[in-house]
Amino acid sequence: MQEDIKVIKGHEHIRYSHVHYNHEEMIERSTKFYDWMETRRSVREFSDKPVPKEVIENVIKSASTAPSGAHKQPWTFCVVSNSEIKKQIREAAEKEEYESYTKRMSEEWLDDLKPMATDWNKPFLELAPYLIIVFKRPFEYDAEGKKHQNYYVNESVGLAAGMLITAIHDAGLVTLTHTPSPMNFLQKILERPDNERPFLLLPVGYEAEEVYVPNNKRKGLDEIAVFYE
Ligand code: IYR
Repeated sequence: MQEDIKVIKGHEHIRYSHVHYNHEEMIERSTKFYDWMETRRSVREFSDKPVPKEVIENVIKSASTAPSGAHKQPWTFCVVSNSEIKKQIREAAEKEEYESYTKRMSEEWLDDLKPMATDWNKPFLELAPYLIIVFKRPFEYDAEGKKHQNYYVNESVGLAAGMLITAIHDAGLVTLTHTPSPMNFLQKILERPDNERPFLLLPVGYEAEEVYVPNNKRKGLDEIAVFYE
């Protein structure tokens, strides 16, 4: 098929049109999508049941469709299925988490976390078949070794992470946004270059049998949206 191309301000553009639905179809689709998203929960107990690598590749490709500042796509997704590396990550994360839970976190923070029943133990870091570690890339090196800053890096990588979580949910798998703090150990263990910084760690897999999640309630539309009509 011949692409419809137009040069705008000296740069090639391709003709684009999105699918259209009538109002009724749109309402039905958006309601169904919301009902589906409403079933997503952060899960902290995983099964070691294997997941096809192709699913992981697909969810990462979906995440990378996110918009980004100047289309720099300032992210790298590291996928760990190697048990030895998972073990190293768990040991390093638990060491930091132990320090955080026993020394670094404020009373108010620990109080706020009580409903989640979390602690420094992170067995999911070894149990889940895959760990996806999202790195942000604040800058790039060109072929001459010169640094070039990326733009809106946190926003861009946050958007990609949200889309990754959505794709994981859609595939019928569960995840957790884990942010061990500080998490520089991930850079060392995974031997990442100095233009990458760990952003988020997501264990991906099936939930454990008979898993319970916090009975968290979501804010209602009237609490999160303001309409100016
Ligand atoms: N990083 C710790 C603590 C933690 C912090 C927040 I904010 C949470 O919503 C959940 C946990 C941990 O992963 O346990």
